[in-house]
Amino acid sequence: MENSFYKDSIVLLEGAISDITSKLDIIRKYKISKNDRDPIEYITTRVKSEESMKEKLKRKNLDVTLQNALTKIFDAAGIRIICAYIDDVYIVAEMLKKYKDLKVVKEKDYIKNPKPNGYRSYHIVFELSLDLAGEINNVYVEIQIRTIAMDFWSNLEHQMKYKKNIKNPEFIASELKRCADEIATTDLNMQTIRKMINTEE
Ligand code: 0O2
Repeated sequence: MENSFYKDSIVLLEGAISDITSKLDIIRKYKISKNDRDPIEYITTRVKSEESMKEKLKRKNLDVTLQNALTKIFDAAGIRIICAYIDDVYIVAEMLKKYKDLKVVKEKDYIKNPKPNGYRSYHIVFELSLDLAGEINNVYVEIQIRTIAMDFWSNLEHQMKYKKNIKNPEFIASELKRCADEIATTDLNMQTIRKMINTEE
């Protein structure tokens, strides 16, 4: 069915998401076949809503056009990969980057370089070519890879953006920053404990 904003391009966005989720499925099966830990807890996908895309185009001072949404904004198609441990985040990122048909166009490591508000996540934008009825189309997909704890934090922090009239914004922001730092320490401690339990790692 045609989408009112993305029109027929919705097929390309959803196609690109399925291409990468199927690669992720193969990565998980490969790891399990090698008796390694499954590095992924779960995956969510979405095509950015029309409202959110229009808001982002305006925020970036771009004309609100489908062409700009598909070529200037890289997260019309998005995949979020949630891992238990920080080292899994890097394992998944490296394995995805090995696919020759996925071209990295942007990469940001907000785990090594957290944002000032405490946001942590590993972002990669891939460009892939999809053959649709004999025509080759380039599609961007933004992948966000993070731990369960980072995801927990960013979902709560994200709510701040959309809530109007918050009473203590500075206090909430500083509490969120404190939690982000505590989460980062806990993530590292959990990984260390896991390695101590599985001494062969
Ligand atoms: P929404 O509503 O989640 O979709 P840039 O590199 O700055 O030109 P962009 O795309 O803003 O372009 O890059 P970035 O920094 O990689 O951010 C992309 C997405 O990451 C955001 O999309 C958010 O989903 C998420 N993100 C980035 N920073 C934060 C943050 O501080 N807190 C939370 N909760 N999420 C963040 P959107 O479209 O901005 O937002």
